[in-house]
Amino acid sequence: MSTDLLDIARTIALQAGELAARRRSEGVTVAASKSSSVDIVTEADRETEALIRGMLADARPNDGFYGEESTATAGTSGLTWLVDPIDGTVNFLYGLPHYAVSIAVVEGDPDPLTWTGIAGCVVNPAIGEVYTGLAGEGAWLGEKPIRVADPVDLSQALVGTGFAYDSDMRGRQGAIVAQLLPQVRDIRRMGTASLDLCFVASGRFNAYFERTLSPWDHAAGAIIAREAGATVKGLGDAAPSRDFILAAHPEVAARLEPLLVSLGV
Ligand code: LIP
Repeated sequence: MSTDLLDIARTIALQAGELAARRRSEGVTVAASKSSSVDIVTEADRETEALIRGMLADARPNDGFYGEESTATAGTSGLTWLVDPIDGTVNFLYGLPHYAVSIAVVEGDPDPLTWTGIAGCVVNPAIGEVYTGLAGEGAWLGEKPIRVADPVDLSQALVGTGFAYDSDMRGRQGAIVAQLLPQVRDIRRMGTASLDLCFVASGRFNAYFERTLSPWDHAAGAIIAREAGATVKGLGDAAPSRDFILAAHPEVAARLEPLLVSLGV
């Protein structure tokens, strides 16, 4: 059953990716702004989510749906799909080839503090990369199994992070990154949380952390990173959530978290 769920996620994410890439090449229209003037949704975000939602309803009519751009619906099967049709919408708007379709299926409600991740797929249609993860079975980039990078000292760590759409929060996040920068190899702000988590899973980053993410931003990437050997957590014993997410090799996470806490994350 789980493999079937992963196949459904991959098939739909690939088709959705094709649509998003086509709309990108035709020109992008901003439909509205959301939590702030820089938190925008494009027509393509909405159209891509509608495509994904329709295909999931056909394939899995009894499952719940929780997507970024439409109203959530509960299911009767005990499973819920977490969907970000275009993660990295600002990159998509500016034509930066670094955005993704992110689809995950979890057992339970769409609450990262209680759900159990089953399968996840993250597709970057701009460069044709497909990340998948299946609970208990592993993680892949295309057909190739992936693993987190071997642990390094923080001074050698390449760390990914991101900033909120709220300018006050961005100011606080920026101040923390300014203090962190001299203590790590370097920082990367790529603009797409789902791919940031996949970069930890494939060893392209040594660590990634962020605050204020929505469940659909991290659901699939967290499954993929965990299956690649990463610790994916919140602060202390908490699960990853809007409050905080950290993903890294367990030894790197154990070094980075106390440093971030000391910097006031
Ligand atoms: C984005 C995340 C990114 C974060 C942005 C935004 P969106 O998601 O992928 O990591 O820094 O603030 O939340 O809005 O493009 O789906």
